[in-house]
Amino acid sequence: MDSNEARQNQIHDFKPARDHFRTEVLSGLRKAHKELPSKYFYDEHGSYLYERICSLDEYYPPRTEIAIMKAHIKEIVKLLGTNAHLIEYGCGNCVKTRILLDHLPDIATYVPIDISVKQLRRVSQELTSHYAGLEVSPVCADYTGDFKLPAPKRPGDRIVVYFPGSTIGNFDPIPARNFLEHIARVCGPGGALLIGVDLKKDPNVLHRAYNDREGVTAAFNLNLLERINRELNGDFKLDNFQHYAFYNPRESRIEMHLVSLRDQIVHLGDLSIPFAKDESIWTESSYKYNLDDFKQLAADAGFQVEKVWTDERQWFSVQYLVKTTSDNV
Ligand code: AVJ
Repeated sequence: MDSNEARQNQIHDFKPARDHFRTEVLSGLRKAHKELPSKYFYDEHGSYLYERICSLDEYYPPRTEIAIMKAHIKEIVKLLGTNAHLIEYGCGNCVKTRILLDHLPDIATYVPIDISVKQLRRVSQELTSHYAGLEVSPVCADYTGDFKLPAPKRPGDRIVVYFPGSTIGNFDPIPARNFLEHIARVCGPGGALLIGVDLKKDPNVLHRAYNDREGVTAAFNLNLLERINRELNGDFKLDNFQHYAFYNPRESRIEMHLVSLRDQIVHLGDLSIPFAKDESIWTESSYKYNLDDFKQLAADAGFQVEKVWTDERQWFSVQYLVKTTSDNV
């Protein structure tokens, strides 16, 4: 075993079982207004499509967030301090994490959490071999559910949670507060949260970001049906559904739907699910915040916003939050 392998920890596996996937899909498709959880987009092909989305001209968030990170990296790592345990929710391909790691030599452990096991294995290996001395403890989990964080092998001074990519935008308001409360508990006393938050802007810019010309976002949305076909023995005909995404200004969110193009019956194993023409499956919400709204949400969850970095156009923000010292959270 070489030293890389020695540091290459086993994945802590809390991957949701297929049964759980089936239960959530069925309960969503049985509702009067059908819906599916967006976290299931990220199977292997879905993760690939998401990476393609991230390189589209129209999809501004990753580029903008990376530019903000790079522009302020010195200040960011100063705030994170030395010898922190860094825990990342939904690490994906870790492009943004690498910006942090490149400038944070003194970190106790890095715990990437992701639902996509293959990608997690690959990036954990890459990070372990690229950053000599970095302890990587990958966790495969649906982080909206229950799972245990691995006990750190080295002592650290504090816990910093990294939650980039405006994934918080996928949560409805009450679950968003609950999830931030959960992070506040994970952080513990003296802990902090570095989070990427997408901001409200011209709805036409938002519309284009979720309706790209190449149709990659459409393919990403439709891939959920393909995954259900494959994993749950379904017979969705992808040609019979259409990607539909729009900005809902009253709710400050993008809504993504899959709209049935005809009356049809879809089977999942023995089950029949009827669809009327024009009926939709709601597959994702992506909330956009203004800085005051987010400050309030953070405060409700037990965090104080200590620093906000944005781009020139104020399209995206990276925010550094510290746990407030009240013990009612
Ligand atoms: C992964 C939550 C950042 O809401 O913008 C991209 C996913 N959906 N295009 C988002 C997504 C459609 C995305 N996040």
